[in-house]
Amino acid sequence: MAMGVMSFLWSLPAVLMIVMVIASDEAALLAFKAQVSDGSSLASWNSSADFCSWEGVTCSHRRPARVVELSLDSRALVGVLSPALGNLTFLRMLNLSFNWFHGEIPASLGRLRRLQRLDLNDNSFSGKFPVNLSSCIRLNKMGLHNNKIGGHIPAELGEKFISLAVISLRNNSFTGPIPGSLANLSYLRYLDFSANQLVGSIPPVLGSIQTMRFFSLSQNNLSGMLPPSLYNLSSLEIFDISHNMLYGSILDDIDNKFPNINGLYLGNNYFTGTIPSSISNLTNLIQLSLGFNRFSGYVPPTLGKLQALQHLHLSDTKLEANDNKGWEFITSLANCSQLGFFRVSGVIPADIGNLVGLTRLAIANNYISGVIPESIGKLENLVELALYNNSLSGLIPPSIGNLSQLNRLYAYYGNLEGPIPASLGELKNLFLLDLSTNYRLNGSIPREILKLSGLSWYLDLSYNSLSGPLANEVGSLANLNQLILSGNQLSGKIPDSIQNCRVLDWLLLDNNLFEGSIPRSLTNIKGLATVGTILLSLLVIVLVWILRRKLRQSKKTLVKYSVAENHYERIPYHALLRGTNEFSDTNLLGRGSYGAVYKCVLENEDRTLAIKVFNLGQSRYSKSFEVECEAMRRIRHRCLIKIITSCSSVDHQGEEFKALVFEFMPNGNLDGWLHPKSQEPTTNDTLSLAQRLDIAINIVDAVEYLHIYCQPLVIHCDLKPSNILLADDMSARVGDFGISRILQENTSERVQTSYSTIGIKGSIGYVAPGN
Ligand SMILES: *[C@@H]1O[C@H](CO)[C@@H](O)[C@H](O)[C@H]1NC(C)=O
Ligand SMILES: *[C@@H]1O[C@H](CO)[C@@H](O)[C@H](O)[C@H]1NC(C)=O
Ligand SMILES: *[C@@H]1O[C@H](CO)[C@@H](O)[C@H](O)[C@H]1NC(C)=O
Ligand SMILES: *[C@@H]1O[C@H](CO)[C@@H](O)[C@H](O)[C@H]1NC(C)=O
Ligand SMILES: *[C@@H]1O[C@H](CO)[C@@H](O)[C@H](O)[C@H]1NC(C)=O
Ligand SMILES: *[C@@H]1O[C@H](CO)[C@@H](O)[C@H](O)[C@H]1NC(C)=O
Ligand SMILES: *[C@@H]1O[C@H](CO)[C@@H](O)[C@H](O)[C@H]1NC(C)=O
Ligand SMILES: *[C@@H]1O[C@H](CO)[C@@H](O)[C@H](O)[C@H]1NC(C)=O
Ligand SMILES: *[C@@H]1O[C@H](CO)[C@@H](O)[C@H](O)[C@H]1NC(C)=O
Ligand SMILES: *[C@@H]1O[C@H](CO)[C@@H](O)[C@H](O)[C@H]1NC(C)=O
Ligand SMILES: *[C@@H]1O[C@H](CO)[C@@H](O)[C@H](O)[C@H]1NC(C)=O
Ligand SMILES: CC(=O)N[C@H]1CO[C@H](CO)[C@@H](O)[C@@H]1O
Repeated sequence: MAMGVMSFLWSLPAVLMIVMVIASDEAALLAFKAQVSDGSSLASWNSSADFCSWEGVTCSHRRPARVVELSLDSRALVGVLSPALGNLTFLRMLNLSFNWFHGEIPASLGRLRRLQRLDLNDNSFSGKFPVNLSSCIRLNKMGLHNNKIGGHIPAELGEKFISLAVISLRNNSFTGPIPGSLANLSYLRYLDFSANQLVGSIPPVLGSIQTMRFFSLSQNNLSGMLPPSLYNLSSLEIFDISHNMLYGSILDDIDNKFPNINGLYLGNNYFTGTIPSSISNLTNLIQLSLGFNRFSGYVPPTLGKLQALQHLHLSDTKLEANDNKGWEFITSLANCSQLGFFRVSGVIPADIGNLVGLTRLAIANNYISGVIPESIGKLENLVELALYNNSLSGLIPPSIGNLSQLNRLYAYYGNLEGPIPASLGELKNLFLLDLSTNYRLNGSIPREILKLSGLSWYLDLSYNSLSGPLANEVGSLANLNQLILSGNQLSGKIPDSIQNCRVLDWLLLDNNLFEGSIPRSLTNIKGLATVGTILLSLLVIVLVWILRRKLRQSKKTLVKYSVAENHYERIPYHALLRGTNEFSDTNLLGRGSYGAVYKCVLENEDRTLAIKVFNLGQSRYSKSFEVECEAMRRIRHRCLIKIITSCSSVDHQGEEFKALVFEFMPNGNLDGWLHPKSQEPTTNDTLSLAQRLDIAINIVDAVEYLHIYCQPLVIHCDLKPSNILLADDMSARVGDFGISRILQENTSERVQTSYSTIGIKGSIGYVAPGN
């Protein structure tokens, strides 16, 4: 008995201590909450429940339970960080990224001796580097990027943060030099000090950190010579020292130094010497940026060996691109199928015609000046010639008419002048011709061009100085989808032949001197004329009336349609990854059996896209990607969702990745409007009768196009409200061609292509009867 009392008394302090410890973890959390001014997302943090069940809190399994993780990223929390967090002494991970915390990082965090990961990225912290955290001897990852922390980077970072493997100080206000002591961090593999105001030279000792894989010091004010010792960082995958004032040259045997490199960024510095041909041995290279330096010599013609290359920046490298040898590498790039971004400057050499192997000369959006050389007509294998948005001037050489394989010719946004050569009428394979916005192309439009029957996609000669009447050729432009002649001095009657353009979807003739009005070349609406009942007939009459009115309007409103969008652009995987915040759920727009759709805001561009990512685990969804690609490739109509591009790549986990990129539809799908989530319908979330009619007309338009005018015909197979998307102005677009069928018109019978399978497809309730 006495013994029992004794042992009870003995254990009393321990019990008291346990109670105190628990109280202090809970008190610390409540003190943290008290400093958050908008704590609505911390509503669950109240004493009615055990603090271990509070949102974002993870406790250990031992008794008494202690907080080991606090993950409150992306909660829109505003406030300062309470020093009481220093009392959570069992904390291993603190993640407060993507919030609005401001003020200094409290010194008391130095008491978190078990802390391994600290993520304070994307807040508004200010003050100095938290040197106190050096007591957190297990700290392995430290993320402070996108804050406003300033002052020098302390030498203690290298001397005392001995476990550090990952550190990001990107986009802060750090000043002063980079401390050489960092060389002591023998586990460091990720260092990002970019976008600060660091000065001085790069300490050569950093070359000894053998574990380094990611190294970025870009966008600072670093000067001096690039230390050759950095070539000792043999595990490097990303090496970014762009946008500084560094000099030096690229090592001749760089391929032996950085065997694993996939991003090499030396742009915007003062590098000299030649670009060694060994660079083409860096076969993992995805991004290579050498622009705005002072190199000499030529770009190695072997560059095309870099098959994985997606981004190549060579503008203003001071290279001698002024002769054929300087452009040889362009021929070799034909093999780089992933290349999406490619920038060069200079003039096109007069003897470019010697590069006869060239099939695509796509040098748009560059800084190329001078004239288009006559010898270009010798590139007899050329299929695509994209010269737009450069500073090319002078005449369009008639020899282009010799490029018999050419099917796309883009030369808009330039300073070209003189007449359009009639020889372009020889380009029998041409389906797209865009010479718009050169302002000074003059003379009449050669009738040979109007006769090109292969021209099916578009003809855009707008914003030039073309004059005279349009030739009225029978059957001309018969297969054309878009004809854009705005902003010239064309005169005379608008020829009847334009009425024969059955599939014309866009006709822009505004700002010319034409006589009379635009002829009514309306399509008759066969699909609607069969409905029997009086009521429906009435509806149809209303529909037809509105449709006619709208069509007339759309031809008269003469909107300038952005021609640049017709060229499928390349958007690399990592841009999608960043734009969707690594495909985070906050950007998820919808999920289906095929995969998921995300909203994507492209970095550095004010553009929102919708990305449909296919679930490739199952082969039928891989097929779905192919079917949709094939369908989208063939169809173009204002009432069908516009595809921007497709992306087929390997994701960051090495898995196959396939996605389609569409225009973003801010108003969601029709299903959401017909069956709103909220109980009380308001005028804001209800469609008016006029809107419903408009949407119905858009859908009918789209289906009519698919079933009657599209070549070959396409059957959607899954037309339902959730596949009808609504644009800004509430006009409808039909989307999701994942199970559509493409019908080949085969003289008498219609044959299904291999993309289709026999059997009923589509969603129950929406599948058309019969097959
Ligand atoms: C934190 O711990 C200290 C001492 O251990 C104590 O004085 C203080 O009240 C605690 N703060 C909170 C908010 O629990
Ligand atoms: C307290 O938290 C619980 C969940 O932990 C929640 O259901 C309850 O509504 C909260 N109470 C208050 C007053 O916020
Ligand atoms: C913190 O949360 C963000 C956003 O969810 C996440 O991306 C990041 O990896 C987390 N940080 C750590 C260290 O786990
Ligand atoms: C840099 O950080 C600030 C917050 O301090 C943020 O607003 C800004 O968007 C960041 N810039 C970039 C390019 O990430
Ligand atoms: C850290 O590195 C510096 C300079 O490289 C060196 O002088 C110093 O002795 C090292 N300190 C420790 C603790 O290793
Ligand atoms: C970089 O240095 C230049 C001149 O040395 C100075 O004009 C500029 O303001 C500095 N930039 C930054 C971001 O510190
Ligand atoms: C880098 O390697 C060279 C030999 O390739 C060696 O002489 C030099 O000391 C090394 N530098 C560092 C900083 O490790
Ligand atoms: C590329 O690597 C191969 C094999 O290592 C070598 O023989 C060749 O000389 C290298 N090419 C260049 C241009 O350095
Ligand atoms: C493109 O690749 C093929 C096959 O790998 C090769 O035969 C050809 O020489 C390459 N062309 C160029 C221009 O590098
Ligand atoms: C033309 O090219 C420049 C340089 O690449 C780019 O900044 C600009 O946006 C382009 N203009 C258009 C209209 O595409
Ligand atoms: C283009 O073909 C014409 C004959 O049609 C020929 O006279 C001319 O030399 C050719 N031009 C070039 C650049 O090949
Ligand atoms: C190493 C270091 O800077 N330690 C400081 C941590 O913060 C306390 C106050 O909270 C200081 O007293 C220490 O000097």
